[in-house]
Amino acid sequence: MKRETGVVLALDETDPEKALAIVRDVSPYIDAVKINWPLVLSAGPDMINRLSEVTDVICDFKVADIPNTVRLIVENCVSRGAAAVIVHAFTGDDSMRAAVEAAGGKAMIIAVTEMSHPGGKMFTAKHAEEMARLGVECGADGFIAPATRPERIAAIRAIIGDRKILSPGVGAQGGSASSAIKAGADYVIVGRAIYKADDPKAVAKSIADEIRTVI
Ligand code: 3DU
Repeated sequence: MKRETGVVLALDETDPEKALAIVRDVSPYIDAVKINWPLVLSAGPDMINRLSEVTDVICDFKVADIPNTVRLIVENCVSRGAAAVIVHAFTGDDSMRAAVEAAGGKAMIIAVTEMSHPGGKMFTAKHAEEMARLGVECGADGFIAPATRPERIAAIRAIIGDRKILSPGVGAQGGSASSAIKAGADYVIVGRAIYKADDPKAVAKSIADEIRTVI
């Protein structure tokens, strides 16, 4: 996945044509688009193929299952052209290894550590460092850490070396792009602040500009 602007668009817009139009509009200012269940459930999995023709696609299915099911999901995403798949780490070493093996080096496997919303503190925060260490052992290429708590990004960075950190929670959830990048994130993930804006391209550009001032 390229690293030019540091911005990943979380495309939770559920109207397929609007979603594609937004991606085309903001594409000069994003490194990738992250899609989640809202868009895939309304538009179908072909959306992975379609978007992959425009930019790198991260499938944020937060896969959390037994190794065989994890393998089937990751293989499907990879066959559709996904550049990365997000999986939960709490499922343990066998499921994590199944994800990495299924990706076969063709897509990144990104493991969730601590989630960015307030409820993320209840369970995920308490085990975030353990999950990061497990991800490293199992060969994960990157990690999700919260832009809403930049100090937690720094804690994950200290464990994972030069593997990638992607940080959601910028904008609508209250986190700041520059604080996340300064704390050690490689990319920020931004959804509503961009796709719900009157001028998504201008917002994406301003976040890319903000990131450029701190790197
Ligand atoms: O809050 P936003 O609209 O910027 O969207 C954030 C996206 O990132 C959304 O797709 C959500 O499912 C995802 N995400 C988190 O917000 C927090 C996490 O810990 C993991 C993923």
